[in-house]
Amino acid sequence: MRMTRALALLLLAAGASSPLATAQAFDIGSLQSPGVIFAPAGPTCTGGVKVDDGTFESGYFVIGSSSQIVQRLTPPSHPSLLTRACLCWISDNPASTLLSYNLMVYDDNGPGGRPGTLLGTRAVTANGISSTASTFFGYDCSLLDVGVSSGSIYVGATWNQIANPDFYLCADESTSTPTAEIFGSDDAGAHWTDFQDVQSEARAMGVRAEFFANGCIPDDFTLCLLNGRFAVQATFQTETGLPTAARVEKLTDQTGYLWFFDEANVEAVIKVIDGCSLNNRYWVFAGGLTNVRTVITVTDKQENNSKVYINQQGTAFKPIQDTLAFATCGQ
Ligand SMILES: [Ca+2]
Repeated sequence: MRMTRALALLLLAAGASSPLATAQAFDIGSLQSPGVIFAPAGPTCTGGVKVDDGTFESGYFVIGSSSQIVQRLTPPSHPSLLTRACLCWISDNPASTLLSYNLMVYDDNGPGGRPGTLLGTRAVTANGISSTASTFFGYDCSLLDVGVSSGSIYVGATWNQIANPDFYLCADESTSTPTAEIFGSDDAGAHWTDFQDVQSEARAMGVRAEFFANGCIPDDFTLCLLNGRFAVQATFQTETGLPTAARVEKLTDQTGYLWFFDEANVEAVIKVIDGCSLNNRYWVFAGGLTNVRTVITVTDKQENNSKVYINQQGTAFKPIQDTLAFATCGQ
């Protein structure tokens, strides 16, 4: 196979003066090899949201130690939970196959719908980047706890391009592809520049996401487990008090804990386990460190089934080991 490259360098000038500034004085370099099409391989977020046409004619980076490119993605319904992100990479050096970078997720609440609040980030690696094919790498996003109640989010990457000059985020330049909303930054997101202002060939990036529709939307009182399928909420009540919503903290995608009075003071740990392969049930386990009245509600958001577990006032919290909790496997 002929080694193929169609990579464009994109330089974003440092220090854009305002978030609404349009094109700065950009230098655009390119390594064009016309007619090359990169067909994607790897975990491609099948069934998720994509705005590319599935073939990548080019690749981009923003020059700098904080090269950042994000793309707007809209879940098909609201509310939705971001469960997975898939990013496509190309290398122009066969010896360069491993890139460590940060997966970035922003709200679309910036000026004019630009990237705004940082919703979540995690350090990830792409291991096995090819110089002859575009390759997607998929990442679990359930621990980012990004719920989308309306509108869109921006998903993308930040990486040290100076230290990793051989890597490019896949770009779709097919003129038949609708122009996606792509923004770049070279100052860690302090200023954003519209890609189309500096790289008119840009149509879409190889950035996709999967969402769990109508799933659990996390907040201070709602623990979302198993990719947003299960919601855990609880109330507590002291002998003299009123029922009060318990605060939740997530530990893993199947485990979290409750606190009532002080965030350093854990009151109960709860987990939902996928036991479908063992007894065709989802399981609910909990252990408490309290004797106040506690009402825990676990809801299968997909099937809209709830189970309620009650610890009575003045009673030591008894372990919950409900291996028959939800007979909703395979649904
Ligand atoms: Ca294309």
